[in-house]
Amino acid sequence: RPIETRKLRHLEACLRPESQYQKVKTGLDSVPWPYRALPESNLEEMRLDTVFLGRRLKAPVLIGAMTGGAEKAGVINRNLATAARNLGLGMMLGSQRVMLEHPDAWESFNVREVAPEILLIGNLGAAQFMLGYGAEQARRAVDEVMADALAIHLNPLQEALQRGGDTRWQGVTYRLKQVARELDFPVIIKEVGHGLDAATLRALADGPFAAYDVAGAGGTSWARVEQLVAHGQVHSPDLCELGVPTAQALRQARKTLPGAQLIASGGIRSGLDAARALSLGAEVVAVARPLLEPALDSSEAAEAWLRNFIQELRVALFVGGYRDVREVRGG
Ligand code: FMN
Repeated sequence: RPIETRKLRHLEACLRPESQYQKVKTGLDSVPWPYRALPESNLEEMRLDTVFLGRRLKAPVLIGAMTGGAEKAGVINRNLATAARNLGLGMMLGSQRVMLEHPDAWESFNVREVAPEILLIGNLGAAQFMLGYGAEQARRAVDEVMADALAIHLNPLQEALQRGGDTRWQGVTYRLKQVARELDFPVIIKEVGHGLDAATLRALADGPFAAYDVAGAGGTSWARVEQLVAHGQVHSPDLCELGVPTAQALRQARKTLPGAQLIASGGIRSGLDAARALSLGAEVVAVARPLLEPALDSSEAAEAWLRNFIQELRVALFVGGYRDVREVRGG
């Protein structure tokens, strides 16, 4: 089926180094991080547990939204879900449009079998809600996989740079709020790697959204991914680097919506990146692309990557002079 073939081509494109921003950086490198030569804490006792959307996580880490649809996507999702279960983390699923349109694709999103208790977040695109989707489809996306919440992704640049993309967005702000008001589970707004800007957050502020994932620039560029899929190479490299870098997006979001729950993602590659993102006010971080290769291999490989990442975060807090993760946020 075309939509499944497209998903597989997305995975292949994401594995290529050209899927990453080439010039724009997340800006996290220049976020100051303290160094304390005399820490008054014990590394292995550093508390990372965090309550997010009413659920307790053992570390403030979500597996980013990636895939679903094809059989290979099902293997990836089960490997990721198993790693999330073993480590007490949350997981975001990839876009469930394919599942709503082809019910047999459900199997590839069915991770509750291996991870009955994890915080699980479903996913649909904002553009779909301009093309006939409504509260019914949103409910199906969540109910059919027994998810706890739904993330709606905003991806205008990605849509604009693909053949036949969905580019009629006039009225989208009103539509998203209208749909979200009918839902009785948490709705999260996310970008896909070009960042949520301040004007967007202001426009959404009176909506019933539970959290915002800034998905900023500096990691995976979905504009680059779409061009790789369409042409085998990147045709408009300057457009592909547009967006709000992750560190800037977090600072703006903190200022624009001081009380909002923020997810930091887009180019989070190490535990120190995560620590810095938390210091800018994020509640949790999400990691996508670095987990793709390990997840194609095995749940053990995905778990090993995440264990190392979490240990790096712990070390960053320890030598930063923090006693637990709560002390870091909002600094
Ligand atoms: N974001 C979505 O909202 N829905 C998707 O279906 C989706 N699919 C993705 C598939 C892959 C293989 C990757 C790498 C990312 C995907 N994303 C999707 C975007 C990520 O959730 C994330 O916002 C973006 O990749 C930036 O994070 P990163 O730099 O850690 O990869």
